[in-house]
Amino acid sequence: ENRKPMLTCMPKRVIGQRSFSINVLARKPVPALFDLHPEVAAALQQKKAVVALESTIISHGMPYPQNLETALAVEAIVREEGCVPATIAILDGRVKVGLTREDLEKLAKTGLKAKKTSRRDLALVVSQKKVGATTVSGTMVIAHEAGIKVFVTGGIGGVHRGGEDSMDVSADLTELGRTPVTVVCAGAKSILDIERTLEYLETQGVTVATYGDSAEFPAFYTPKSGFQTIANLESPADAASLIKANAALNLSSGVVIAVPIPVEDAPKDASKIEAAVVQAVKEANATGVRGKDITPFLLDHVKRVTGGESLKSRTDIALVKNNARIGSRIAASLAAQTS
Ligand code: PSU
Ligand code: MN
Repeated sequence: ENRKPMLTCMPKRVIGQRSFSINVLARKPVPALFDLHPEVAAALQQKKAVVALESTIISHGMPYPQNLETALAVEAIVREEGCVPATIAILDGRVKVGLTREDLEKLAKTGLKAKKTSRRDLALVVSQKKVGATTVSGTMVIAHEAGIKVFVTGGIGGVHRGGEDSMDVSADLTELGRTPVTVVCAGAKSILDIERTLEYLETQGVTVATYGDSAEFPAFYTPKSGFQTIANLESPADAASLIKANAALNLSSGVVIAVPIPVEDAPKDASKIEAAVVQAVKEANATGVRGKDITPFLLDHVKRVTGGESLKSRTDIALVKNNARIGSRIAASLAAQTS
């Protein structure tokens, strides 16, 4: 009711222009709790391409030192493509945007003792000065506050199988509905209910597209999920145009760009993965694993049931590297189109 008099005394066009110039030109200051790596700060200032990276994949995705090696390799790919990597994590209560080699080592060695940090946990981890490994939702919040537009990860969270009863829907999906960051990933993890995940993304108003010409939305470990793609993006420039339109429309919600895992990196037998997931979900239900522990549990079990270290690690690592390459090209194109 308070806004009504203001609206009536200001012509619509002026209001439109105002909000446009505020959103596009003014950058609000970065919170005092943040430590921007100097290289990241310089790149943002010069409007160069920066790519955000999450840290739960480092703490919970694989053991040390494989996690450190993978994190460094992913950062190297981002650099090869002419972008600056900004791995995001919370170290002793400080929000780090861009990690030094020492920071990365500390996080990698802390491993499962780091707190898996979604939006819900951010203030707790900061106030208790803990080490927090940020999930997709936690990383999106921080990336947006820092002014980073593109974020690369392995796979987003989603609606869990049986989610219609448990109401276990990843905070990643609601974050995508409220935060204008683009997440480049290999789709939703196949441990999830992909059909309901796509439905929920629509409910949240999230822009979703598949990179390349596949007719299907990808399923993380495999290029196909059995569910139709929403739209296709042919090139980094097309993806950048989509991101620009999302911003120009003031949607304030995020974008998912799903990059199918290259066929040569995907496991040959997709039905083996599905059987392993079904088995792992059964085991989780039987042993009472739930809440934030279920995603790491399921991912770990899929790896074991399908034949040891090699499969999950290699597939996971291959897809995140591929996402880093494509995501960096998209970020570079976006920086070129907006500078
Ligand atoms: N990679 C892993 N283990 C994880 C995740 C990724 O090997 O736990 C995280 C991602 O950070 C993703 C999160 O955002 O799982 C989703 O978890 P949940 O289903 O609890 O929302
Ligand atoms: Mn959950």
